[in-house]
Amino acid sequence: MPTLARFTSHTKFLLLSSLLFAFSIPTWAGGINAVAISKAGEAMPDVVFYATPIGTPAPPAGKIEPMIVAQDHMQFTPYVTIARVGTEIKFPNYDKVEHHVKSFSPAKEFEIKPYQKTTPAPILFDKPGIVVAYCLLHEWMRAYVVIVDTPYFAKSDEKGSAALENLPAGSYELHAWHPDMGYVKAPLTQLISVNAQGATPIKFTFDFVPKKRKIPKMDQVSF
Ligand SMILES: [Cu+2]
Repeated sequence: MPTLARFTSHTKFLLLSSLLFAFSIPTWAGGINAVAISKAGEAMPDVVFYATPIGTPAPPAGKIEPMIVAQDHMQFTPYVTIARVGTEIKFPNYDKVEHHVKSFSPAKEFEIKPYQKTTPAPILFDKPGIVVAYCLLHEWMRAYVVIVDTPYFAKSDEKGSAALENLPAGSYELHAWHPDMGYVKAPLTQLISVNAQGATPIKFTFDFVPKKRKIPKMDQVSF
């Protein structure tokens, strides 16, 4: 009988849904707010925050979408990128002039010979670490790629603030890193606990004042 058949499958669906729901909420998940302050007490944008769980592995990455670091108006955009281990990044050139992208960083050495108006094959970032990409033709051009082995990361905004979301309850090492630290200096670290009580912003005070970023000399700009 069609009506009974429909009822039965609906009941099965409800049962299955209840089971899935029961197994999907064993831990509470919450967020962390972090803020970066310089030695002079000023907000620091472009600080990379990432949290690594203590005593439990980070969840697997699943499918990772490729990312883009463009050369646009004689700058790398974005200046700072955070990516999970296993991310492919494309370096398209949107300018009228050639760029020559090079990294000497141990976490990923690579070189993309001069090119323009094309998007070369993406670079696979397959281990954690800090990667500094230069343009060998324009000394002010620099991009930072921070490769992390955790899904919990965020970059600070103009107010120095960042929000890390959907962290399961537990203990974490929360790291904070700024481009002026390069790939040699270790990030600042605090032990934190994520729980249902909510969290006050976690403050990191760096022992330096960020250098002013170099901007293109106007006579060299021809994008
Ligand atoms: Cu260049």
